[in-house]
Amino acid sequence: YTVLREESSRLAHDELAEAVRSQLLGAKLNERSLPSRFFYDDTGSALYERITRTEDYYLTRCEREIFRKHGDRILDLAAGVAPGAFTELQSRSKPSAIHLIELGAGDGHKTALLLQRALERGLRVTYRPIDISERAMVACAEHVMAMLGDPENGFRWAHGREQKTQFTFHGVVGDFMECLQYILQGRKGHISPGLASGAPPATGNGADTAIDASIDEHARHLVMFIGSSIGNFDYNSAVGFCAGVRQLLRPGRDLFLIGFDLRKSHVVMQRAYSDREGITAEFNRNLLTRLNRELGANFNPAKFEHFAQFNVRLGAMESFLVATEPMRIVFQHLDKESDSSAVECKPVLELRAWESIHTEYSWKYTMEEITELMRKAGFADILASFFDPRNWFVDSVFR
Ligand code: AVI
Repeated sequence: YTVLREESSRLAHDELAEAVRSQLLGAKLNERSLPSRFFYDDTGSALYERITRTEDYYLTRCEREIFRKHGDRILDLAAGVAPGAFTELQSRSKPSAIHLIELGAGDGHKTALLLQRALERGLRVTYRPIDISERAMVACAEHVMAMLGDPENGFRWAHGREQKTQFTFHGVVGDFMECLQYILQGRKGHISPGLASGAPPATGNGADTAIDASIDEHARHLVMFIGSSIGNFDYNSAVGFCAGVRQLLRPGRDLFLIGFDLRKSHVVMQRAYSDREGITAEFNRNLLTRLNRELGANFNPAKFEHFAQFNVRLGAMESFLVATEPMRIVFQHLDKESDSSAVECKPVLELRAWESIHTEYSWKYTMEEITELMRKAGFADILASFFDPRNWFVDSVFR
């Protein structure tokens, strides 16, 4: 396997500084916020993976059920053999390969269910996960490899008669859109040499590596954005994001599978975002630890309460960090370019007791809202939708 880094990931630090300036320091009382995308430093990504294994966070379990129950149909779509939809392709040849690209793969444990099933069916599989966290990507590579079998063995799978199938993993670390553009449109020159590699050994220099990860232009690709990650975007950004993905897909060929968390009992949703093991609280507070490390702030995360509630008017879960006492926070590494290094000249955030910082939206959708959102993004009607037995979650496929 290979793991590459897309260079735009280095901009994350400047974006964090800008968000702190505009949304934290520059905001009025009770309107302070930070974008949830900054949760995902290496520690945050690891904490999120732990959340997904808690009893209370139902989303991951639901999607695993979907992949277990409907995995074969999803693979049929990816391979172009869905009855009716791809008759032309189907009649030409029996597809033998699938190509999956995953935006925000985390440790890949849900997708590994699909990969495993594909290999059992004797399909050749290319898996291209994209993630902002380098550590998560390496964990993903190791996890997926461990789940699929022994790479030294060349991924031998018994399929009817003894048959050899091949599995390729090309992870890319960086911004979703930049990486997707790189993969689907072969944008070159922005990828640094492999960060990590397993069997087969990585070859040569950066240029070779970039060629390694480029795609088979004629193959259909299934781009996956699962886990309700779209729920963390506000409505307009969600439309913009899906429209951006759509522009990169090759018309009539590539598919987009996207996971939405559906509207359900408020009790169930509320508990998922305030899990009884306290991992979501730790995940939320880690944002402050990140500000301390990257911007030289002096937050004491233990002095903040994690609070999550369902906003009925918006249709979204919202998370907050609530200051339990008055605080004076100094950002030592913000405005570094300023001439003076005196503490007095550094940006200061004065928080009152019980003042809150908004840290996350997790939108919950209805099927009507999903259709409307995707139409606005330029996608025609849903090609297929897959639900868990309780209809709590849906993975919908668009072309
Ligand atoms: C990544 N994302 C879909 C998660 C969610 O459910 O909004 C992040 C999360 N926040 C709290 N728990 C999990």
